[in-house]
Amino acid sequence: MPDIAAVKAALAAQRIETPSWGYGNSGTRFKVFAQPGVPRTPYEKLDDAAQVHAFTGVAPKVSLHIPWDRVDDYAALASYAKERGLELGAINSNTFQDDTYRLGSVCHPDAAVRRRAVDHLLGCVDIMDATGSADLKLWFADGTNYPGQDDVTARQERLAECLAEVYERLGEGQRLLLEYKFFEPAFYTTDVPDWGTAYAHCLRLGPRAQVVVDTGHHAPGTNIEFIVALLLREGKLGGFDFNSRFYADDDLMAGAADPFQLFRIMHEVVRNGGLAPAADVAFMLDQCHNIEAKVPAVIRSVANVQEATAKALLVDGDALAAAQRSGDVLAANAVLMDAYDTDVRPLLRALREERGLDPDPVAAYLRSGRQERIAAERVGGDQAGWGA
Ligand code: AOS
Ligand code: ZN
Ligand code: ZN
Repeated sequence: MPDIAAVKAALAAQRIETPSWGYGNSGTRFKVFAQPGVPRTPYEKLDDAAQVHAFTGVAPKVSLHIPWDRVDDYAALASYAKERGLELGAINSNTFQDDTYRLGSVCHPDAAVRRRAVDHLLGCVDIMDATGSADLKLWFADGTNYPGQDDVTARQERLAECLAEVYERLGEGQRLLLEYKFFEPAFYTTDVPDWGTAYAHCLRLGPRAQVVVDTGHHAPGTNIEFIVALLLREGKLGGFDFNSRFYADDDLMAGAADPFQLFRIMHEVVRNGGLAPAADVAFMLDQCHNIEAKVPAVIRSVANVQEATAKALLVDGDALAAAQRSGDVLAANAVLMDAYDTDVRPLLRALREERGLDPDPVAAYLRSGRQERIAAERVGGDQAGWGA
């Protein structure tokens, strides 16, 4: 049986990165519902993230998005984060919101547009230098809508060339994380549609290029945990964008739609050494809270990832291996289900209390009265930028 002290130590050591855009107003193409008290500046987004960290103890990193989080002085933003016990995490680029990018960015047929996109990505690396961020996270909206619209292979060539230039620019300790998504906004071909395409580009680039698995970016029925196991085996899993999906890229709270899938993913992470600091897997959230209160929703999501991780850590590895060796299908499956069916909330409550935290972080945040305070103080809150 797993040692509970070791399980708790692993849970206390796990770091879950929250996205700056999760704190801003967001919505769908139909409506953005403004909420009282949302941040007006990147600084206020960090104030919210600091609350999530204060109540959970495991969320010290914040992903930024450029240009949604544009400031004059990124070093000052990093110092502001540090003063609040935070670090700036992945820098997310944006090559999808300008009119210029109608036919794509790094895959665009016009070299001038590709140049503009690459310059933006290089600018993101400059920002990483200033903030001390280690990860450049790239997601490209590039693709085509109609058969024949562009040459699929030529687009791959352009992508490879642009990525190579950015990769060359990376500094010591920095890496490039390439995210894939099977469709949207392009509806016929997407230039980085799946893990295989992302993996092939990362392999060519070199060891500092790795793949990001956004849990909302797969066709229904895709076995995401298999992809996770394979990428870990190849040393190419850079991180996750956790969120839930019922239909497509819903960006709902991680663990809400399918907690069993999140457990299966975390089981492969644990089983394949992905929790170890040396594996350097970034456990990021990529979510938008369109109708629910944002800070409590981020806290809940962090707790959901912790619950899935706890269950995965509780899998009896010896019993599982023995059942697998002897070909006992039912017993092997039962070992996994026993862990999944364990109520890990008491364990997490105990862990939080041991670390001087409130056992129920959502309730504690709501009780703190902060939500009412920021609703009164912050007038004219910012929109996240886009219904990511
Ligand atoms: C887009 O669908 C992707 O999930 C991106 O990871 C992300 O939402 C965006 O880069 C936010 O900055
Ligand atoms: Zn994502
Ligand atoms: Zn997405």
